[in-house]
Amino acid sequence: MTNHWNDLKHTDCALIIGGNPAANHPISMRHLQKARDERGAKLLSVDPRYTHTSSKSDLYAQLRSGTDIAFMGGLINYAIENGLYHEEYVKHYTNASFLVTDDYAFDEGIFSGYDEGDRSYDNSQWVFQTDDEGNILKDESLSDPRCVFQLLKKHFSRYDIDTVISITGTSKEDFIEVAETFCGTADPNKTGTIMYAMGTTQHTKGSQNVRSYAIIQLLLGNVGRPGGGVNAMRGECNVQGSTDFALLFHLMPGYLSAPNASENHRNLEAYKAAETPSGGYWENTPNFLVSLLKAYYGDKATSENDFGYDYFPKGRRNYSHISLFEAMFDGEIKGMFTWGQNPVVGGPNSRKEKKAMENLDWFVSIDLWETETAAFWTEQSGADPTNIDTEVFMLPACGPYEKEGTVSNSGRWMQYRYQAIEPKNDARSDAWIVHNLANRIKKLYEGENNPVAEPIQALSWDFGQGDYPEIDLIAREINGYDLKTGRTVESFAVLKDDGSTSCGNWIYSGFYPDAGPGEEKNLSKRRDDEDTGMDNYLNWSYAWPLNRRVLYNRASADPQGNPWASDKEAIWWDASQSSWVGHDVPDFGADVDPNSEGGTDAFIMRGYGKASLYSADGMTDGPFPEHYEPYESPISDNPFSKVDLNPAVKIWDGKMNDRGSVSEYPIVATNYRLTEHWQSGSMTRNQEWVSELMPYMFIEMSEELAEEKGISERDKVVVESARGSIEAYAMVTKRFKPFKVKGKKVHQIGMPWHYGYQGIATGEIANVLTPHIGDANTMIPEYKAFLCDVRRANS
Ligand SMILES: Nc1nc2c(c(=O)[nH]1)N[C@H]1C(S)=C(S)[C@@H](COP(=O)(O)OP(=O)(O)OC[C@H]3O[C@@H](n4cnc5c(=O)[nH]c(N)nc54)[C@H](O)[C@@H]3O)O[C@H]1N2
Ligand SMILES: Nc1nc2c(c(=O)[nH]1)N[C@H]1C(S)=C(S)[C@@H](COP(=O)(O)OP(=O)(O)OC[C@H]3O[C@@H](n4cnc5c(=O)[nH]c(N)nc54)[C@H](O)[C@@H]3O)O[C@H]1N2
Ligand SMILES: [Mo]
Repeated sequence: MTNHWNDLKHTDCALIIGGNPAANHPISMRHLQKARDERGAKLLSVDPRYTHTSSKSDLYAQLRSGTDIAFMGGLINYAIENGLYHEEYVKHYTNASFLVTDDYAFDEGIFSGYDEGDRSYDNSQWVFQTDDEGNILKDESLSDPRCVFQLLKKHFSRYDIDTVISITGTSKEDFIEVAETFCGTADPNKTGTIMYAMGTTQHTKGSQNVRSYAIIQLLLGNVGRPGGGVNAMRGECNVQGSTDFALLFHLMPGYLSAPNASENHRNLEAYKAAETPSGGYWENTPNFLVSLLKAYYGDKATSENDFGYDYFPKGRRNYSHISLFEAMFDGEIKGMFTWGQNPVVGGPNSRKEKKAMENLDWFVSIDLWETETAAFWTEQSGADPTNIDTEVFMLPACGPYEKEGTVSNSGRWMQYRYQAIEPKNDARSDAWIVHNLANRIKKLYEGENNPVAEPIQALSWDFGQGDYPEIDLIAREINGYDLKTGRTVESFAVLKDDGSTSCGNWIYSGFYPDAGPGEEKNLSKRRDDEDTGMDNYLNWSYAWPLNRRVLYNRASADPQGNPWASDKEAIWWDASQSSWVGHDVPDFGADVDPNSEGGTDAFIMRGYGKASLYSADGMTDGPFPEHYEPYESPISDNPFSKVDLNPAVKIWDGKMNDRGSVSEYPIVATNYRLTEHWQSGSMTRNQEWVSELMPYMFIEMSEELAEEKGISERDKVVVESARGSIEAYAMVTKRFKPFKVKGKKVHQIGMPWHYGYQGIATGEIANVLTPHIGDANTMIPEYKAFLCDVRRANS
């Protein structure tokens, strides 16, 4: 989230798209209800299916799964055509005026720089025009045909309402009402928020879906302002924390790129040169990286050995989820830990993933329960145990209430949780397990002399002598400290690249300050519930970075430094104090006068200080979003271009991953969550009372489709895709309606993905149906849109 949950209260309009918060993030609805009661805010729900959230919204618009960019492109075009954009904001805070090089072109779905063989782009053709000194050329009047604003206008001019709705299947009235209402927030007195989650991201163009939200929010002047923002509703309670701490394979803590095997990263100097932009806050990359290496390798990280840079493993390929399981399927990976994960239920094309596990020599499941994944080899799972040699270990883990630590929520608030009860039996906290693993592995390699042993020996693991790691020592390592004085640093601003500071995650620097006697050291424990202004609660927990609650809040004020609207004040320039003051921690140099050079460069992470309507270097699949169909689509001949599938996605056409065609599989399918169940179901299908509430696997279908197929409510049905088939009960509902797409009737069905063969409430696994294909930027699987067919069981 650029903003945070409590801030939703200040919105005038919430566009909820690709998420169903009433079911999945229910507390958010309380804040939205306040916005509605106190400001008359409007709630708009856009979803293929009428959801709990839709039922609480002022307006519901239906769209076919996989067509968000068409829908948002329509909104962007509507805003520009009708002059419904915040012109001053766009001029001063975005890259609208930047001139783009003549090399950049867009031809019927393909951007310049495309290599068909590789299915990838060379983005060097997307850069800005510069003068001899490297300064970007601009046209402040926004009229030059090569300026970003004109290119944006041209790109989205193809997204006229009629073409848009012929693809999305939305009714014209609904589309226009959403467009009018949401684009009404271009008024500087108003703000609108976009709330999204997995309906947005789990697509072959998921990242560009999010870009389309960012573009409309920038046009409307809604970023950095109370009640505005681009707000990802995160999933697992600590998924924000886990990405902050490098759960993703291509990142290190604090969103530093993980070193890879390319020439660019061959040594520390090369890495620094490649990863440090000129201008913007990322100029500090060397300080953050070297401090991180000091945290990893302690005394073994010296200026002579590049601070241990060579100890760090260099990634040779993309090891996101699908690639890992493909490699396992091909027999390249021989051992696996699943640590609080159940991919046999939650992974795409799960039958293939389960099969892949049969190639493992060893497998460790660290979980509260014996999950489907832990039991992948059993007869119950459909496997033949006599043919599987994998040695399986189960380590019982503590549940959340049996251990202490922090979780970071969608608004980046890091909140401490205390242990409530003692763990049962042999269960251990994850921290205990990793601590003991690390210490035992280090012991195993003691005295060895080879390149594999060296990094393990060098690893500094100083979390106390006890069986349990000391949580305070972990906190100190994350926050960072000065190696000379031993005192924890106040903020990342003092981190250095000369080896004199250590810091495990720069974005959290400051949460564990060097407090005086009696003062709280661990700010994630703060629980002062006094509203410090605009519902920011600055003394409750700690929000990264620097306890800032709304990112980019410089943009909440006009170029002169005055809030755009009197009831939307975040920070403002106080000339008498020569300082930015207000209700939040300024996301800007506190003493930078708005009238000075750079005084309107509101987006400080960017070298040029402006937000990107056009993304010159951030995306693998184009500077602007473009509508492409899902991997499996019910139509051909995309009316926007000559390309149907995102040309930059990797296609895994190996065994057990067939691609279905519309002739065999004419029905669009999606999947989603239920209020009653949690994810792969281990946490809920093992509880009697929740199992009773939602006992069986079912699919939802429209009355029209049920009639065509001769299916009645509660019939057993078979759903089949090119990957496999499952049985479920039919729920015939008005919540799904057939779409009219390019003049033809297209049906869509939906289903929960929570079921599996372990636990009390069992049912078939929805992910048997989904394909191995992912987003061009992140490789997140395309769970949300694929093709299937449905029939009555035994017919
Ligand atoms: N009760 C409960 N709450 C949860 C979870 C849970 O399992 N149970 N899981 C948590 C986790 S980890 C996560 S990530 C979040 C996920 O939160 P959400 O994203 O809200 O979860 P979903 O229900 O998977 O999907 C949301 C909606 O996307 C719609 N959708 C499907 N295809 C498309 C499409 O192409 N475009 C658009 N615009 N919408 C589409 C679906 O119909 C569905 O209503 O929830 C969290 N909260
Ligand atoms: N078809 C389809 N598939 C999806 C999605 C979808 O929308 N559609 N959504 C995707 C998303 S957003 C997500 S986040 C993934 C989730 O996929 P998973 O992470 O595989 O699903 P969970 O059920 O959350 O698995 C967590 C496991 O952790 C265990 N656990 C709980 N607490 C602890 C703990 O403190 N320590 C340890 N060691 N274990 C613990 C639980 O018992 C459970 O077995 O699924 C993805 N899969
Ligand atoms: Mo998630």
